[in-house]
Amino acid sequence: MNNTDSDNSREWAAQAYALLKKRQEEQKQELEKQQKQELEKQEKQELEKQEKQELEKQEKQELEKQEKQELEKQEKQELIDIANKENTLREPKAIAESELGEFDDNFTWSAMVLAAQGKKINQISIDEIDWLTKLRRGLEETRKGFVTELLDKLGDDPLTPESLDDLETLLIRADAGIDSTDKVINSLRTKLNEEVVGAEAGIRFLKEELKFIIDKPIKNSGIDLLVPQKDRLNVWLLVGVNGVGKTTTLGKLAYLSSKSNYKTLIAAADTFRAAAVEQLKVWGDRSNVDVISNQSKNADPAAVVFDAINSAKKRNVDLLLVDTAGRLQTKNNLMDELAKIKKIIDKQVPDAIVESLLVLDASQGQNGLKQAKSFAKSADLTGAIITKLDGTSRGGVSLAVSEEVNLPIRFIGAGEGIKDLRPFNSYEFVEAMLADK
Ligand SMILES: Nc1nc2c(ncn2[C@@H]2O[C@H](COP(=O)(O)OP(=O)(O)OP(=O)(O)O)[C@@H](O)[C@H]2O)c(=O)[nH]1
Ligand SMILES: [Mg+2]
Repeated sequence: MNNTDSDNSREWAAQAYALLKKRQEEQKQELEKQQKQELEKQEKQELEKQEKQELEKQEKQELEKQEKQELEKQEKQELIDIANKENTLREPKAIAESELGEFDDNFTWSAMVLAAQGKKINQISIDEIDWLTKLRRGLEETRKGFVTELLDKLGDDPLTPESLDDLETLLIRADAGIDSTDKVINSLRTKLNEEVVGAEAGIRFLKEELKFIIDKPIKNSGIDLLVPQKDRLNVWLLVGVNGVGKTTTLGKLAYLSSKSNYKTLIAAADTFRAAAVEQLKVWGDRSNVDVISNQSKNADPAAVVFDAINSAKKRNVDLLLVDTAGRLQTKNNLMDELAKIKKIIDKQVPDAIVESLLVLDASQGQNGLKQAKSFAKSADLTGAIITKLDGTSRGGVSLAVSEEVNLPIRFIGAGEGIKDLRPFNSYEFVEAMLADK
């Protein structure tokens, strides 16, 4: 964001706030109207029912025969309904639209980030504002003593070779990794040799460099935004070591997917943790997505995937989300288990689009990076999901994942709620990581 645009953007944010407030009022009124209509409808139905009962009483003898026939017809219809239900999927539950918060610095910053990406005032939603607020807050620890410290040190002075050393330390401290730090510092050094770079311009250049690093694997993959492809079965495997947030992330993805009208199904292929299936069912229930599982002890994860694929085919599912174990009860290697699951998928649905997404806990920093490297070697990964960006000082690890493991980051999670996961957007991420407050 350019600072000279700040005043205009603030004005833009105020207009956006007013519009959202108006929209929320209208929605409330609409809801009240609907509730009133619903009540009236129910009263009317009740009245009709009573009248009908009265009539039935009078014509009881005559109707007895007909009622019997009707009952038989109903039973038949119920059977058809059950059969139909097996073949269709449930509508996603409506999860309450968030309440509009205060018109404060959080709102203004979030609105400015949206405006800078070309969003129109009437296109923004409270959920988007809430998410950006959460992201910026989440990355607070990462950027603490980053931009603020750098700007404080520099004052209004231009960048010097010494300030580059400071910046280098700050990037390493945020777990951005040696490779990406070197890259950024070298680019800045070259620029410094060519021209005088003021503090603000330095930050702007830094943002561009970081964005470039993060965007590279995304561009290389040829897919800017990962979404299920229509008319094909998409299978997304969530893999990673224990406790990084695979199951939680899967729950949030199920919500995003069903809300976006993709027919979604969950396969509970983590058969190690006894509570894993229950945990998934809770998530599935929240977004009305069914969970295919096998409760028997030591069930084979690949067999669960086999069942889930059959179900997915029957139900015409768009996206099958597969939860996998972070630990196994046998001596089998996690990678072998994943390979077995993949083999089943290839055999059952050769034309499926398979994504193997490595889930990484940002708070594990360089440790997480090590995991990523060892998984990447043998698990044929296609992307990464970074979780727990809320409240960690190691958000920079996202850069290391892009630069050193060459994985496109597809989603990021910043919280334990169902809405706390969004498709990854490098612009928003870098703006949040280097926000100046
Ligand atoms: N703060 C925060 N907590 C998270 C986030 N994602 C997951 N968690 C928490 O991390 C813990 C572990 O999450 P799970 O989803 O069970 O992790 P898992 O990878 O499935 O774990 P295993 O099945 O044991 O391998 C839970 O307490 C989650 O609520 C996040 O983005 N932010
Ligand atoms: Mg799990």
